[in-house]
Amino acid sequence: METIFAPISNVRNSAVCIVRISGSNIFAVSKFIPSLVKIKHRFAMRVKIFDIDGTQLDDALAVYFAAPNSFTGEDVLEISLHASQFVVSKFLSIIATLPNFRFAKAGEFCFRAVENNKISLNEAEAINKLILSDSKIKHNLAINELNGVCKDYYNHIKSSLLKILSFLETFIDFSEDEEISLDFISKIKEINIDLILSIQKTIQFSQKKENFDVQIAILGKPNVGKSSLFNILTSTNDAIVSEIAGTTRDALKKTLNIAGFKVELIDTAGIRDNAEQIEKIGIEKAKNLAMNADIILLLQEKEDEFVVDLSCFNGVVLVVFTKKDIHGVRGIDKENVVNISVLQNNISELEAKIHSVLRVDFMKCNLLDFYAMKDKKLFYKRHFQFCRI
Ligand SMILES: Nc1nc2c(ncn2[C@@H]2O[C@H](COP(=O)(O)OP(=O)(O)OP(=O)(O)O)[C@@H](O)[C@H]2O)c(=O)[nH]1
Ligand SMILES: [Mg+2]
Repeated sequence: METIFAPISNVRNSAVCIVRISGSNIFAVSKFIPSLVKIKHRFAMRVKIFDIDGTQLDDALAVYFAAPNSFTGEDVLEISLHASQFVVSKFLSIIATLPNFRFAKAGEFCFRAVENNKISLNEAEAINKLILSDSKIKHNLAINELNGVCKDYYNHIKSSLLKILSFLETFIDFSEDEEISLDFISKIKEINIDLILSIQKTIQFSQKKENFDVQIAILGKPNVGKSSLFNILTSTNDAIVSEIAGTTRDALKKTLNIAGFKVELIDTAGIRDNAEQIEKIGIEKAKNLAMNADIILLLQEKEDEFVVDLSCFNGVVLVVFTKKDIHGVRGIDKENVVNISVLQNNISELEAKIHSVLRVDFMKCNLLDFYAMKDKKLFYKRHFQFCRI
């Protein structure tokens, strides 16, 4: 097996860059790091690294993990170099000259860890998700997956299928000799359906919301206060606010973290008929963005002001009555309606509503329920109703 190596931390903008070397022949690098011959398993050692011509390249730190007690399950050396682009690239090029040494492919350390049964495929995916996580919700999911929650879930499905199988085999073997009620068969069918639904729900959810990022579009007629709301939600003055109708033409986007979700908030051009040529382009853009958004904040100053056909949206529509300071409270008897006044800095009702939509609508998933629920047995009971067997 070839010995592989690669930096496992950033070369740019950092003081130290760690290069991992993994394989059966890692100590061939002692040609360039002579003191390595004395290194012990799980010990860190300060080492001098020399170039091919014998000049010193770096003063570094080496850590050694002997097989099988390493991340990959092979002999591993991790060398912390000074993160100079020259030092790192020179080091990589000199060790590449060693026989059977080559640069690792993307994910290859993880691949070897899976091959050597150090981690499951599930854990390897979880590590990738953890590295890429940029919001609390994604981080939670990755940590839970890393701790084997997914594995438990799949193992439970597997053991339930085995249970059904054993019941069916019992039925086939003994139904002629002993009295087994037909009710028994219908119970198995019922459990089976529960199981299929649960799996389907999980697949659907993972296809729909693989990355858990959420888009929120602000939509409405000109001058209703869209850009004012965008600015207060993003704590910026990025959007131009004016009393002239048709101020915003292009879509303005900003990434925020709301209730642990990574949210892209979009301010759009006000929708109206008789718009001039450029404004028309902005309005088309606004409609398209809102059509694909997860949440649409439909801003209105008056109660009868729907500007678009609500059925064309895929996401959750929240009707937001603006300028409460002028018009008072409207539509409180209706669902998904809130009142705000940006002038009075009063948008708490809307923020609470967005939080609850994110928590309720986006957390409706078996796996997410599972992660959130401390009592896993209760989860199994609720979702599979196996206790009836
Ligand atoms: N009294 C009051 N005025 C507000 C409030 N929110 C916004 N306004 C004013 O309403 C006017 C329009 O606000 P914008 O935020 O530019 O409205 P918009 O919907 O982005 O308008 P367009 O970009 O033209 O579509 C500005 O003069 C704001 O100061 C509010 O809560 N109360
Ligand atoms: Mg605007």
